Amino acid sequence: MARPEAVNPGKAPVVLYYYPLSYYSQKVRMALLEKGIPHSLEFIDIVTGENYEPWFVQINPACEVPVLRHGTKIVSGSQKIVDYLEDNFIQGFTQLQPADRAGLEFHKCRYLREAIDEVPVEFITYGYFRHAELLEKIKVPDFVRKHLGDRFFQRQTQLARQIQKHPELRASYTAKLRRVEANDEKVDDIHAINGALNEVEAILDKIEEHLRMNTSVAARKDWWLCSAEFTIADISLAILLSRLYFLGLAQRFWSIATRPYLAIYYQRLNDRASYQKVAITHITTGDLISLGGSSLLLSYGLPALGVATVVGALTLAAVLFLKRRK
Ligand SMILES: N[C@@H](CCC(=O)N[C@@H](CS)C(=O)NCC(=O)O)C(=O)O
Repeated sequence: MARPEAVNPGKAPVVLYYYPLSYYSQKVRMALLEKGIPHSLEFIDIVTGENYEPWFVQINPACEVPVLRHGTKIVSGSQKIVDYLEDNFIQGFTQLQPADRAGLEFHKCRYLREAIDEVPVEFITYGYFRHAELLEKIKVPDFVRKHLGDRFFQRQTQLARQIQKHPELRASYTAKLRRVEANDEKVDDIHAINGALNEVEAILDKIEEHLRMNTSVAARKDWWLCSAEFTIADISLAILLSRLYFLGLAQRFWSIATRPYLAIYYQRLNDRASYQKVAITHITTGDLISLGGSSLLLSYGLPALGVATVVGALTLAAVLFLKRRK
């Protein structure tokens, strides 16, 4: 199949509409960094429903991040965006697929990326935020967890409100609402979440086997998943592993005792600059607070600070009062 013509690569500005904790946004960000494409980032607060604002729905009727704007061209859907970047940013940019398109490695890379991308990560994440016993495993402070958990399940209300306010966009909102309803109903069933985690087991078994096979050939000892170079399949795997870690599932899925090749791969990944920049594993509490912005501070941070201040002031007053009485 012929490669599409390059469209003005590098000249028109590249803008990524994204949310930093979004799984799919992270993949695209990692691809932009790995390819060395200069770009700017536009933060879309999906927690407060900014992705349901009419201007955003006009650029992506699916009402989701990530969206890429390259000059006048708009591309949405993480796989499509990564492919677009790969097909259009060629000369002077790092290639994220083995060069020989007829070769085995190229096909292995496409196949593994496809398989990893099929893991129902959004569903698993929502499932974790839905069930208290799973929620407490998520590696963020309590108040951030609660904030995100509360907001994640307000999507139906937010969408219903938008349908009233902007009837001209009803078709997009309704389609999104149906998907959200189906998701929210399904995540109530903890067995369905366990089923999805079994799918993760199966894909990681496959990955472990590929990594093991690589190390059995001397010349491939330093390979990533399907070649000596880091590819789009590695990006998908990297972001999947970081999400599993975030959900408190790292120990279940990899260790030197259970999946040693994957455990070593994960260690290597942590040294990679693009991974450190985008992976959820490297997001700090400070980042999370600023992500939540004013809504997070107002809901949790400030009252907590307020209570602490009042308690502190009262204690001080009591101590001074008692001292005076002595
Ligand atoms: N298939 C899409 C999925 C995008 C997606 O689900 N994005 C989520 C964030 S990870 C989103 O925008 N959620 C906001 C919402 O559902 O309101 C892709 O690959 O980009």
